[in-house]
Amino acid sequence: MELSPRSPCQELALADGSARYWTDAFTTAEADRLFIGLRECIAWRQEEIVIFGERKRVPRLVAWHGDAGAAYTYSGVPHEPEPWNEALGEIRARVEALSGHAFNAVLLNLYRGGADGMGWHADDEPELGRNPVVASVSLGATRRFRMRHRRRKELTVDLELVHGSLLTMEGATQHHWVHAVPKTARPVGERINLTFRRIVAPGR
Ligand SMILES: O=C(O)CCC(=O)C(=O)O
Ligand SMILES: [Mn+2]
Repeated sequence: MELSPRSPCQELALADGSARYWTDAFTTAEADRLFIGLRECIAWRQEEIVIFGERKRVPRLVAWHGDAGAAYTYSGVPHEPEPWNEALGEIRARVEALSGHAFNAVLLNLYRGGADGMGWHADDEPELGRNPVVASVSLGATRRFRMRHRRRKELTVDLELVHGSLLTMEGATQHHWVHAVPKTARPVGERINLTFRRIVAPGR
């Protein structure tokens, strides 16, 4: 695979963690093609969660792909992975080459517009083990990604995650920081986000 010199990354100075951001992990032509392919070929699902006894639709569509057995529980729901496909394999190869880390599963989110988002959370599920590396690829509309230190709430990082970008969160980041993709009243188009993960323990 051609690893182009156009992919320098920016180190984010985080207290108690580390993150790297590549704005150009994929060329615009690659990102356009991958967005269209995933939009059409992934079996996007509407998840529901129960909050205070009330069933609620999660404000985005999701899919879970990975190696057989890489089961993952999020939003209280266990997910057996769908297999890798060609587009996902291509994206994973690039993510592994740039980040230097290996992944065995990916969570996909489709944000249909500004009314879709993701609340404050950390990717700290037990099946990810200690100090997990999470690698996040963004395709489609630019959305704001916010990070906030759990204890030192004045420590925040805001990033505009652009089409074809890669963000990794590493080290103790998931222990000390939470992150979110806020809903927005601004008109925004569709966005696909892929977070590559390494499941190290079977889901419960
Ligand atoms: O959409 C994003 O940029 C973040 C997604 C995320 O945090 C997650 O899937 O856990
Ligand atoms: Mn997350």
